[in-house]
Formats: sequence, structure tokens, C-alpha cells
Amino acid sequence: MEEGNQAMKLYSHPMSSCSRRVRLALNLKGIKYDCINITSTNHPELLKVNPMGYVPALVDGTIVISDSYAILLYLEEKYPLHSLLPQDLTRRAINYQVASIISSSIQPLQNMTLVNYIGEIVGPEEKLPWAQLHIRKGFAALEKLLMKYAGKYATGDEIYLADLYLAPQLDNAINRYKLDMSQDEFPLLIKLNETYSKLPFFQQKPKNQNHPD
Ligand SMILES: N[C@@H](CCC(=O)N[C@@H](CS)C(=O)NCC(=O)O)C(=O)O
Repeated sequence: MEEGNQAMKLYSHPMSSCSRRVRLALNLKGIKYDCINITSTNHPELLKVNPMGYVPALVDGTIVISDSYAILLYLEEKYPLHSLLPQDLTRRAINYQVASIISSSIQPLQNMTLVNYIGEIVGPEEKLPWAQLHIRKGFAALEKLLMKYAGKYATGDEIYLADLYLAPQLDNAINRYKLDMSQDEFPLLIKLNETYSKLPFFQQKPKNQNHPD
């Protein structure tokens, strides 16, 4: 079978925010794919496509890509329809910035491996405060950054890359790490979270699996 005719395979976990970014992009662009749900980061099939043992990883014919940012850029170039980025250069840059803040300065600091490590070396009671500290710091920056650009969604009235990062990260912060988000501190992020929570598009995950990321 020709490479282009095979459905892509996405190694994913229902509760992983990094996987959710990619699933949202695939759905936004209307791309069919086979989802392989991974329940352990030592899963031999996952380790073959990503030796780090993290999800997500995408297999498209002979192409294997791990790391959500790389996957999203690949999808955007291969399937430009329903672009993940606005035309306007400034708003494009804001989308890159949101993605980068979440993927470099928030998510890795509250990833399961690290949070469990903090629990082991400092104490289990420090796991939540640690995660909350770093999420709050990143959210404070995002709140300021997006104030000038938000519309119905993070950077205007269309769903873009920034929303694909923000919606799962907000969900993680509020539901997993119990971050107390006050109206005074995060009025815009709270409003965006309400918007995401009401849209079935952003709510595509089973609720009954554990995967603290
Ligand atoms: N930069 C990577 C991070 C991947 C990552 O941290 N994935 C998490 C799920 S969101 C994971 O597999 N965590 C399992 C673990 O910490 O062992 C990406 O964006 O894909």
C-alpha cells in the first residue's frame, strides 16, 4: 500500500495533555488516524518509536516523530487546511510563544516522572505545591500575554495552536493539580477555560484513567 494511503498511528494516552494537543489538531484538520492507547511508559511498542518512553509519538508510513511540537509542525505542513496558525504574523508569534511557555516552562515541571520524584526525595505532601507553583508562574505570564489578543479563543475568534496547548493544560491544572484559580488573578484564563469546557471538541477524553502528567 502506498505510504499516503495508510492511516497514521498515534501512540497516546487519554489523560496526557501532550497527546491531547495532537489529537485536537488531528480532529481539527479532519485527519483519520489509529489511536494506540499506551498505559505504561515502559511499553515495548512505545519504546520502539520513542526511546524516552513518552507519549505522544506519531507513525506516518516510514516517518516516526515523537514530541508533540514536532508532530504538530509536521501535521501543519502536510495538511495546511484548517491551519493551526493565524495569517497575522504577530498573532502567529503569540501562538508560538504560548506553545513554548506551556511545553517548556509548565508541562515538564509537572510531568508525572518529575512530580513523583519530588514526592520521593522531598515528601509526598510537596507534590501538589510543586506542580501548582510552576503552573501558576506560567499561567501568570500567559494571562498577561493573551490579554491583548484573546477573542472567543486564546488569540482571536478561531481555534489555533495556542488553544490546543491551553485547553489540556488548564484541565490538568484545575482537575489534576487542584490549582485554585481566582477571578482576580486569572480572569482571562478562567473565561477561556469555560469556553473550552462547553465545547465537545475540547472534551474528547475518557475520565476514568490515571496518568498524572
Ligand atoms: N516534550 C514532549 C513531552 C512528552 C511528555 O512529557 N509526555 C508525558 C505525557 S504529557 C508522558 O509521557 N509522561 C510520562 C512520564 O512522565 O513518565 C512532548 O511535548 O511530546
